[in-house]
Amino acid sequence: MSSTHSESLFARAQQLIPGGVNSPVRAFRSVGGAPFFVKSARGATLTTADDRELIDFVCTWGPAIHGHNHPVIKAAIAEALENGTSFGTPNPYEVEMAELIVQFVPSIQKVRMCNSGTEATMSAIRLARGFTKRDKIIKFAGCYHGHSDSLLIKAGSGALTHGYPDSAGVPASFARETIVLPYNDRAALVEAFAANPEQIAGVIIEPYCGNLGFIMPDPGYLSHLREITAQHGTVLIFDEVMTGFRLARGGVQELESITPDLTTLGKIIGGGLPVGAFGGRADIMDYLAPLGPVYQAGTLSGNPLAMAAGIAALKLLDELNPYERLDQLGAQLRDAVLAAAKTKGLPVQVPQRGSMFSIFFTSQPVRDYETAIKGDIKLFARFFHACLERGVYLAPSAFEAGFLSTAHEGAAIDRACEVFTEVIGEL
Ligand code: KE4
Repeated sequence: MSSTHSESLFARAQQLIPGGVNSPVRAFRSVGGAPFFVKSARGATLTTADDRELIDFVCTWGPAIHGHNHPVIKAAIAEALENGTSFGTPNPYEVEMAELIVQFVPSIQKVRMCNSGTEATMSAIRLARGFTKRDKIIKFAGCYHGHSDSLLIKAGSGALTHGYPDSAGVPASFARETIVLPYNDRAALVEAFAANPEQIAGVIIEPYCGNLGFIMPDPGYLSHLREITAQHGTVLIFDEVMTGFRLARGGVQELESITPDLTTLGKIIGGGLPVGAFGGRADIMDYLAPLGPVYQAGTLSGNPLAMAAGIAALKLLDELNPYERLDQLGAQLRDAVLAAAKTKGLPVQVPQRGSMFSIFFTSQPVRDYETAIKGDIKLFARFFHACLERGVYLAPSAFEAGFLSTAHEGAAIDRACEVFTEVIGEL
């Protein structure tokens, strides 16, 4: 076995990198088996270290909305690279990126660049606390906002009790400041605010959830959330790290006509390079150093390469306006799975909007954490591996969203529909 093949690479990686991966989900622990290594990617296709070609529905967890290694983005990075990789000073790309973000997302009056979605949400939470001078925050069971301590919290025994650490290393004292509520539950929101008057600094939510699988809110839920946070002087943070620029030019807040106070961004705005951003109301953003008392910083924040890649990705979205077509492709996938499951008599839910979808093997609609975990994850693992054997790569977890790109148009989407139909027929 050549040392460059996945199996030997994984063996070497496990000697030096915990679990052999630099991010846990990549280890295939929830679907079983060993991960493959990828040596190149182009369009909708990944080429593994074993020279297998796979149709990719992970799209590097969201950034690759134009497909992998898009020539326009590649050229933008190459051009920026001619002038160096990082200056540690303000650079022209940062200004152009800020102008594009503000133009795409009207609720964002000012924006700060950082280096990951985790940094974006961690900073937005600190900003909400600094601005309101309150300590408590609300998040929702099953929503993931990166791995900062205040957000690695799971629900307490009752929806109103304080949270518990969802990871070792998170102090209980931190968890006590985070209230975890069920997604899509208006009554729980009302009770939480009534039980913590004038104490809730911010509410952070994935307006469409992409980390429980893909789940959309009940009609009216987000506007209720907007009303109750405004009523209590609480900062409403839309975590659109995944959905921003993916589901619409202006994200879910455009689809739902909701104006959050802050928005967190990432993934697509880096064009595949490390990036995060958070922005919103100027009166809140001006609390940030060096203007205000809330500290936040980053060596590589706004670095020219990531900015150049992200600017190219955003301009390409403006030029192509691919959203309606991506929704049609997503619906094509959804309908193929639903039809095959109906023929088989297999209960399945396939929530889909635009270029995001999920496949839950369960008979009841999935609307929150409790209904999501009722899905048959063993069956999902069998489905995942059967698709992979046929050259179609889904996210290696029943609780992740699937992503499409403009490069999936044509052969990739048609082949995927064939594979999904074939595999479901054999489950
Ligand atoms: P990063 O720190 O991974 O750049 O972003 C954290 C984050 C924040 N908010 C939302 C809504 C997110 O989806 C994410 C990260 N998404 C995961 C996918 N479930 C990244 C994949 C991984 O952890 O390896």
